[in-house]
Amino acid sequence: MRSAPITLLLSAFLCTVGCSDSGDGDGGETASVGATGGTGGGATSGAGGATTSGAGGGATTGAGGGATTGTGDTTTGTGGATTGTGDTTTGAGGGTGGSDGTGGSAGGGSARVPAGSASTLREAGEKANPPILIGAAISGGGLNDNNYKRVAAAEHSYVTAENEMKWESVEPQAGQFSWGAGDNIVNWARQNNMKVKGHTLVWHNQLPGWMSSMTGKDNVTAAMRRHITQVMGHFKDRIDSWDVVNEAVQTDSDTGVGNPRMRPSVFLNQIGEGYIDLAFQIAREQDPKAKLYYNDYSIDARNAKVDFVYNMVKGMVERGVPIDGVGFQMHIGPPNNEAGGADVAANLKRFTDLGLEVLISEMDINRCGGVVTAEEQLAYYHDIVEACFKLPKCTAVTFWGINDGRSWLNSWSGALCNGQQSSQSLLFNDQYQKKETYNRVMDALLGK
Ligand code: 9MR
Repeated sequence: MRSAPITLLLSAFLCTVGCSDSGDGDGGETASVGATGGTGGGATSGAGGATTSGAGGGATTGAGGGATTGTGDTTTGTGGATTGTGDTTTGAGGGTGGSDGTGGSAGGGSARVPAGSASTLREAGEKANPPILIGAAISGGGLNDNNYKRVAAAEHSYVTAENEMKWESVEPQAGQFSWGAGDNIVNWARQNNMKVKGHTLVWHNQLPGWMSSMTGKDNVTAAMRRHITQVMGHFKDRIDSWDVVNEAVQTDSDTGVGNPRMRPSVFLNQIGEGYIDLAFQIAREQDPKAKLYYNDYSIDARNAKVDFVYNMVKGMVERGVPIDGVGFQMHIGPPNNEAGGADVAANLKRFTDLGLEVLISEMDINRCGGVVTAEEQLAYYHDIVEACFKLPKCTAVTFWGINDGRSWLNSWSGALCNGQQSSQSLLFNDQYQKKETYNRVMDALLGK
């Protein structure tokens, strides 16, 4: 298994706040040091692990493993040794260390068991235990193409509208809603027995001018409340998960490097940082059962941006803000970050240690500019999907599109495709044939 990128961007090394895993008690990652007694264990305590025997994960003391129970985790990690009982509630990592130092990489309770075989990605996800959703960004234009529809429905169980539920699409004029494009996608998804994630309620981008130029805290708060309430209300019982807030953090570079901070927007500027908590609270009032997510890019592995997001989300959990999970967009390569499987695994796990669900929410791997080679792309697809699959609390892998020719990257400034080259970023070519990237994803879903 390939675990680290050859072409590591600087961002991978920049670790400012909260980067250390020892403070998180992140069991799996510290496994290799377990030979001297194990250092992993609890999700929040960073304690646990046997201290004398080198068996880690509570072999002699019973102290390794779960955050609050102090028990090891025999199922997901080998470090739990004989005394561990697992801790499914906290999602804490298993014991670490032990004689082979391989403990607890999955964390979050029992490991996910792969299907024995599957003929589609969707089937591999559905037959896994627990199941994992396999998603795709779907565009209204794509649904005019029979081949696109056929592949999309056969291979996926989860849909995100690529643009059709964004603010400018659903509320182009103040208080006047337009549901047609979003309804088309939801209706098609339901006909094909697919779940839908709503994308996205509060975002600085693709906002109509009347909204982005609004002034006054009370005005913006009222507009945000109306938007969340109306949009979630319209799709209620047809959409059960939402990207409530999208991309609220920025850095000096889109790779997540340098000076992480809250991103200026009409919401931040007029309401203040509290707009994020408020958006989640309004969403929860509107739908007590929906899964509510924070979603962002270039937070996939290790850099200043994800440490900032980690602390932001941790604060939300501690304040009792109703957030259910975090979406890691996983746009790999220009203009975004590059992330190896091992770093992604460790990063996802520290968020599940907060008790949250995690999702890969917009995955693609851009080859334009030669920054990511063909070989690296295959390894990343396998290892990153594997990282999610191995974490039971990683509940979905969504790819940002179906076929290369329709990828947003082909024409996006900064993606180095210059509107001429294909980004070759997805799992299907323009004839909707499976690429080798597809095979590597399938392998990861089948535990190979
Ligand atoms: O794929 C989307 C593209 O068609 C739009 O032009 C673009 C506009 O901002 O948004 C793209 O989708 C973005 C998603 O909504 C949020 N994360 C980043 C995605 C790629 O830019």
